Amino acid sequence: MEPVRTDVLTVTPWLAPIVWEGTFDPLVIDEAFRTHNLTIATTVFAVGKYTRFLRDFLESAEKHFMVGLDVHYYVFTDLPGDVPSNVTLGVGRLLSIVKVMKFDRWQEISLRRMELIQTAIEDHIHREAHYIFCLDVDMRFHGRVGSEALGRLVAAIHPWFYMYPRSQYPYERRTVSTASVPEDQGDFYYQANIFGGALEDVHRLTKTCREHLEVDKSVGVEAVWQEESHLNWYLVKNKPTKLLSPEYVWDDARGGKAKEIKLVRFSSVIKNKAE
Ligand code: 5GW
Ligand code: MN
Repeated sequence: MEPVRTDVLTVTPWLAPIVWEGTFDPLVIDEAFRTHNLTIATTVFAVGKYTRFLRDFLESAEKHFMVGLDVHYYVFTDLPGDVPSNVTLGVGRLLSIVKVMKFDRWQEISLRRMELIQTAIEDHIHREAHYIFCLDVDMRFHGRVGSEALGRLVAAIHPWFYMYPRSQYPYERRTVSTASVPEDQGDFYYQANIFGGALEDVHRLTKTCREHLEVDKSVGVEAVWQEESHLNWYLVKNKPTKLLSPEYVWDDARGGKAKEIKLVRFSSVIKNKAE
């Protein structure tokens, strides 16, 4: 057996595992999940110019994401014609396009993503999959993201904040927002670029966040990090059953220098913000 990591936190105070390289045996965990014939729904939004990220996202996912399991990608886009049609998908892997409206403001994407995922789970995904992951598209897989990431409610620790104390986490603090987290609460700061879990649990998460986003909007409040603030509020109140280390949501802009990061599995690409 691989030695357990001693240089990083590998279990939360509520006894949820934190997945780092060296804490699991890929062969053993794949074998344990293989016989269940699981389908993993994977939602990804590519609205407007963000369709340009789809090819690298999908090609790298085919190499590294839930390999050996059935994966059903749901690409939410306003431009179906811009979805690359010649990405070769492995056996048991499917891609569906969900047509969405063009959004006027970028904040609108953040506002609508939770709602659209909630609705898609209710409409069809609940019949089509066992687990769901919701991913940003401006990302690329570089290493294994597999069955070790499955759990009822799964979130990833933000790569810019894991070394800081709670007082430094950029939670929404204003009590006018439904995402408000008091100074004495909160365990980790999570990245919204990847979250997932069982359909029922992720449905409850998206429904609650959607409702809170709408309440805030109705009183003219926008949380400091939009849906990420609401996700964090939810995960303060509803503890995730499994946490993914920042290996699972790195940021290319951070470089690869942190010594506790043995490999980067999934990472944000550097965007040309001016575009
Ligand atoms: C465009 C301009 C500013 C902010 C967001 C967008 C945008 C986001 C867009 O035009 N189209 C789109 O599909 N998105 C979706 O929202 C993508 O799935 C994207 O990965 C996700 C989050 O937006 P990001 O990646 O720009 O936000 P950060 O915080 O990861 O940089
Ligand atoms: Mn992103």
